[in-house]
Amino acid sequence: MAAAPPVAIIMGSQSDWATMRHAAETLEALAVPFETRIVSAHRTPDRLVAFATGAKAAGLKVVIAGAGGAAHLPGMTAAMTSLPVLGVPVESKALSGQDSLLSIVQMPAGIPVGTLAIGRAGAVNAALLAAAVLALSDAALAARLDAWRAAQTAAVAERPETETS
Ligand code: RP5
Repeated sequence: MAAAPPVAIIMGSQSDWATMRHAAETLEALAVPFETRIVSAHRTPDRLVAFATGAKAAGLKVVIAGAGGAAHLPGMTAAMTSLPVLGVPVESKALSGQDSLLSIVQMPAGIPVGTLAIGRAGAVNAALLAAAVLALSDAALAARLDAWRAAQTAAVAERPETETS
């Protein structure tokens, strides 16, 4: 069986992909291999157990887990693996993602989930954090991450464009 890529992006539903694709695109920009999976804590609990208990042995190094509403996926994943788990609160319709954020961030002491911002910003930053973790033992990736950040800095204009300028 082929070894897993270093990063898994898991999400509770197909509907989370609109947010989590930003994590995928960021990892692609950094040439970090990853896999994507739908793993619902509520609808596919057996799939969650199989994924989380096997993640380390499969060769994964970091898990990015996005979920919305009663967002148990990141916490339950962290409960079953000692790999770093980065949680992305997906913006929900009912409560604009505040439910997702609070249910991911308020982990009891002993089972950490690195919780990011709600929505796209959280997905992008989860990917950047995953890359930063991997870059600790990958000098080429560290250089790509530095270049990515330098390009972002270079893209910021000195002054705002206005309609009259
Ligand atoms: C959560 O329920 C998922 O992470 C998703 O954000 C939310 C809604 O899922 P769907 O009803 O759109 O499948 O488990």
